[in-house]
Amino acid sequence: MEKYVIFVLCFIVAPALAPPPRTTKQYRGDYVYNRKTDAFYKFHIETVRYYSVQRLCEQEGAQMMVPESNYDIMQLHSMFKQYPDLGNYAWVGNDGQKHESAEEQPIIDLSSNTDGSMGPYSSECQVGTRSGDIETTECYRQFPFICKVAAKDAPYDAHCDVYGKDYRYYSSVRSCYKIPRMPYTWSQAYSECQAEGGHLLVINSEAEHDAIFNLTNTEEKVQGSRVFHFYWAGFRADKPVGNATAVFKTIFNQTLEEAGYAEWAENEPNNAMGREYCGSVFKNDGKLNDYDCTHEVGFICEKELSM
Ligand SMILES: *[C@@H]1O[C@H](CO)[C@@H](O)[C@H](O)[C@H]1NC(C)=O
Ligand SMILES: *[C@@H]1O[C@H](CO)[C@@H](O)[C@H](O)[C@H]1NC(C)=O
Ligand SMILES: *[C@@H]1O[C@H](CO)[C@@H](O)[C@H](O)[C@H]1NC(C)=O
Ligand SMILES: [Ca+2]
Ligand SMILES: [Ca+2]
Repeated sequence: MEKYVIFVLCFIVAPALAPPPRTTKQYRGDYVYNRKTDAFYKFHIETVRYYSVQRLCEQEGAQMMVPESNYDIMQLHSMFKQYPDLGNYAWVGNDGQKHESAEEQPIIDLSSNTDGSMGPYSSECQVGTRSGDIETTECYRQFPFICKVAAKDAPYDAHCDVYGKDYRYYSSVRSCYKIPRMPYTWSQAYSECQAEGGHLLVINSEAEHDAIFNLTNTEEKVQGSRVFHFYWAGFRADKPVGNATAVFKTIFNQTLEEAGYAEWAENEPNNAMGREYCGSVFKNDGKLNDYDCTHEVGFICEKELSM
């Protein structure tokens, strides 16, 4: 009888929450689903050293792809095809098997000492090749890489309806927020929030300003950020023509006044060096600042509760 009651309750509650990736086969907008492996994949075209790969994949709720089956290799091969201009290699995780060394050698070979022993740069990292092989090469080289997450492991926050972990819900504003652990340029930050199903923070009220002040003052700082005293937010301006003043608008094409919060910090926007056209919020008072869009700093993603 008890079991029956629980079953009925689940049945009633379930439709209120969007189902997770293991059911929907939907994940972040920048991941593709493979039915054969029941997993999601992303080909990162930016080139990095091997040691950065796992951290970057984990940031997206995934892992560095370890080629486990021919389906993984076929996936790799088909993703390579979409980028004909890219080189021939992408980092993959160690599958524990012996592989040939990639034949294309770097211009300066740092891989062995004069006595023939392995130097500090071992050649034990694995790459997937454009033609669908797995080879080994020096770990210090920079290549694109592939992240993978099994559908059953893909993170989904049902309350906030986002494909990510660590969102914090503020009931005062009925919104969820997250400060990802990576510093990004404004455009990268915009895409990252979007990929998780949210958007770069837009402050719409004094109450939301208070929530953001609380958030930025209770989260750890983002390692590697160029500065720690502000975070990207979802507003920017086009570089004005002539001596017109820049008009800042939110990512939803509203002026700050229309959005509901337009308090600039003291002496801001100052357009320092004539290059500050992207929006950020200060940690010390939660007020607004303009900053150079190309710098890599922490950022805040937001997702409003839909109901
Ligand atoms: C943030 O909010 C929490 C929970 O209401 C509170 O305990 C904490 O003191 C606040 N911190 C700041 C810096 O406002
Ligand atoms: C700057 O603005 C003034 C009037 O506001 C205008 O007369 C002048 O031509 C402008 N200068 C430039 C370089 O656009
Ligand atoms: C943004 O808003 C302005 C004026 O409110 C309008 O003219 C413009 O077409 C809008 N742009 C977009 C991309 O919606
Ligand atoms: Ca908001
Ligand atoms: Ca500024």
